[in-house]
Amino acid sequence: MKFGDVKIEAIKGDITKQDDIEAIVNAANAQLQMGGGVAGAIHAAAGKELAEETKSLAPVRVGEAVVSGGHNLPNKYIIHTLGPVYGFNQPEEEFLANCYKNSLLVAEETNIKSIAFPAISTGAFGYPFEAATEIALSTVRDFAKEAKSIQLIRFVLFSEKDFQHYHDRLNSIK
Ligand code: AR6
Repeated sequence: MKFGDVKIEAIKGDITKQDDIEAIVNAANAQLQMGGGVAGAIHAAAGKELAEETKSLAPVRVGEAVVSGGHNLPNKYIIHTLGPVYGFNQPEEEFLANCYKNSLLVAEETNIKSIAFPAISTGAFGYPFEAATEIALSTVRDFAKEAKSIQLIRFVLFSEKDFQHYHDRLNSIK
């Protein structure tokens, strides 16, 4: 889908394998250390220098985003954002929207042209997938209208079912 000059797309895949993307987003923990899920995969692929670098950027607050180098990943940058724990960090809709908004703001400050997001908070943090999808898509769509450097926003979904849901919703948003 095109919003203004920005292409928004969804694919099924692994966030650590986005070779053609300048910045990938990490569904991080507050300490910006390894953890499981996306954070585990990103730290494993980037190498231990990533945890060294992010030490000085931590802790991050819920909804905040910070940028680091990509180290051994194919991406120049990693943008780390801390999603809300569903049912605990409230209002969770606002916190989750802030994750997407602040990641995009950091990307624009860094003059990044392409960015890939995982489905933040929908794993260990328990956010219901459908509700999280609506927030992700509407926040990114609104941002795309005023984007400056960003030309491509990609959602990378881990399962076929999650991808299908994004695909269907992306085709219906205006
Ligand atoms: N590529 C793309 N998506 C993935 C990948 C991958 N390699 N691995 C998992 N997903 P999660 P959260 C999907 O738990 O809910 C960590 O331990 C997954 O299916 O990574 O924000 C951190 O240290 C799910 O839909 O992130 C934090 O403590 C989505 O990515 C905490 O978990 C997010 O799952 C963050 O929890």
